[in-house]
Amino acid sequence: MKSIITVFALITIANTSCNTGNNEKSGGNMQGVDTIAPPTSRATTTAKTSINGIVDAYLHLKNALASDNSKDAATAGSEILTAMYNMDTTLMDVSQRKAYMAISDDLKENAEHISTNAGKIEHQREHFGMLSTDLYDLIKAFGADKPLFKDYCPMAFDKKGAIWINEVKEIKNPYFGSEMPKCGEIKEELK
Ligand SMILES: [Cu+2]
Repeated sequence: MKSIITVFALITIANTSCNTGNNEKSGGNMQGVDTIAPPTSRATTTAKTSINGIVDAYLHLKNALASDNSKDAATAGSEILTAMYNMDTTLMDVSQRKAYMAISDDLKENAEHISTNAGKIEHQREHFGMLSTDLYDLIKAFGADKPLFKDYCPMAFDKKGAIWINEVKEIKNPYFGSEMPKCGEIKEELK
């Protein structure tokens, strides 16, 4: 278990543009994840843990960036952190817990950077790119209570390309905002 956490901590350092390397604070958040669920609550086929709070905060963030509103994006970043604190990890099944553990440090790190960088929208967008990949993995493991789409922009980050999660079919690009609002396409429908 420890080695898995370490590996993801290292990946987080490698992926995050301005990571200070301080993983102590995010490490504390993992304690609840390690709790062994009692036999009665495991192996349920319907997910008892909802990621809806995180998804809704993410969509707020995505729409703020699409509207070039850096301050609102910072607020949404804080909402993602709040939603993470409110996650009930004890009701997750084995595969959900694994998926959550794999991304939670990274998700938290990116949400923190977005929340503390109001006024630096390009910096927020860099973290949003990484955060979108985390959220995609989370939706794959937990499902969502509404139809969602994986959109893709080939122009983002000097044409490296990047995805985002969308609640509507209409493309409103969060990486470019008003500069290039229609750039991108639906790649996948998430159910
Ligand atoms: Cu940053």
